[in-house]
Amino acid sequence: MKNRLTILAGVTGVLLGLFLVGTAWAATTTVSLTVDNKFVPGSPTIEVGDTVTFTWDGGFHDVVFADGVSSGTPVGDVGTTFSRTFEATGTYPYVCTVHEALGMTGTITVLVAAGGGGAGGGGGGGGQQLPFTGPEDGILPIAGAALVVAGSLVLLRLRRAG
Ligand SMILES: [Cu+2]
Repeated sequence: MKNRLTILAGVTGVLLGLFLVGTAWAATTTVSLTVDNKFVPGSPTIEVGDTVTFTWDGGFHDVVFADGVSSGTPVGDVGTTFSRTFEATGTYPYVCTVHEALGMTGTITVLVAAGGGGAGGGGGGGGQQLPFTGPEDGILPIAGAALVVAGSLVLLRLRRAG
């Protein structure tokens, strides 16, 4: 059946597009909990879908986010890790409850996924300043979005034709 094949193509396009938009370029950032009671780096900027792994390099610490997510009881074992994946944009303040008064605090800033940069050479442009991302970022998510649209159009046309 020709129609069935077209439906398959449309669905595949939509799914592939969603995949590109949603899950590409998940990265992991490491934050060290140091023996001198600091988070290093304390306030990294990441993208949606990225993971931050806290690593105990020395000292007796915990990681407690303002929204309640936490590493649990403070521990002093070097090599302990605690990871959190961020699925929404925003700022996520956190502290070590043991050393909060000493300034052992930080904030994770989660931005919209901008993509990994690539071969594309984009348009030229305005005097926009992008401190964290290069001008080529975002091409793959756009390609993903285009696939979603294209796949949807195929399905829509099928429905109209049928
Ligand atoms: Cu601490």
